[in-house]
Amino acid sequence: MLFRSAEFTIGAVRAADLPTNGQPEIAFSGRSNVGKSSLINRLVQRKKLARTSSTPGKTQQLNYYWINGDFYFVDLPGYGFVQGGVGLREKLGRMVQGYVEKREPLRAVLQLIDMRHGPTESDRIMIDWLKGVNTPFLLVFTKADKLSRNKQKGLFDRLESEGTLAGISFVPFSAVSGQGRDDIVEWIEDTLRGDVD
Ligand SMILES: Nc1nc2c(ncn2[C@@H]2O[C@H](COP(=O)(O)OP(=O)(O)OP(=O)(O)O)[C@@H](O)[C@H]2O)c(=O)[nH]1
Ligand SMILES: [Mg+2]
Repeated sequence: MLFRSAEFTIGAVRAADLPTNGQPEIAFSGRSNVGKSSLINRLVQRKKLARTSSTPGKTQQLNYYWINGDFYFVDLPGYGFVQGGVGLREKLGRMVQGYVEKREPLRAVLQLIDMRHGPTESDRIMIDWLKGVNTPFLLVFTKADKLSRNKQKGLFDRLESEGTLAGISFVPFSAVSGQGRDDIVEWIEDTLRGDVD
């Protein structure tokens, strides 16, 4: 797929803000600072479309990007740590869950995991929860450039032997080198065609 156009549409803070045109949505979920906005930028080959930051918790709304005049990328609020304390953090978690459970145009979720740490407790809760939801999801292990190929393999071997990855699609990714980008684009194309379940 060629990304011919990509534009920011809306930062949604409540259900009433969400688009009503019914066009398909692909959502990006993961802890704050895991690299959601960087992944979106890498996919569309635009360095500054989605705002990235070394300060975790920058994205506290559902940021919609309108792609190729055809579908949306939705940059979800990061969970785990946000400025504003526990109340807001819980609210963001609920917002993400409510969105994934109820959003009719949602076609797929890319769930990001920081490869340096592997799945944390909150990531494992998200993965288990996604397994029980009907929407297809892809695990994207981010910041792969920070790990040698050997260490990457070691992590996947460990997760495979634990059974964490059983029946799940996953891909290592680096926003710096572009490793994994083409596989992710292909997976997104498949889900938009309805070829993934
Ligand atoms: N080395 C490396 N750094 C990355 C990669 N992806 C993201 N980063 C860095 O990690 C930090 C966070 O990236 P973001 O894309 O802003 O993360 P986010 O998940 O959107 O964060 P929130 O919006 O706060 O939830 C930034 O400093 C990025 O430059 C990667 O693949 N490799
Ligand atoms: Mg972000």
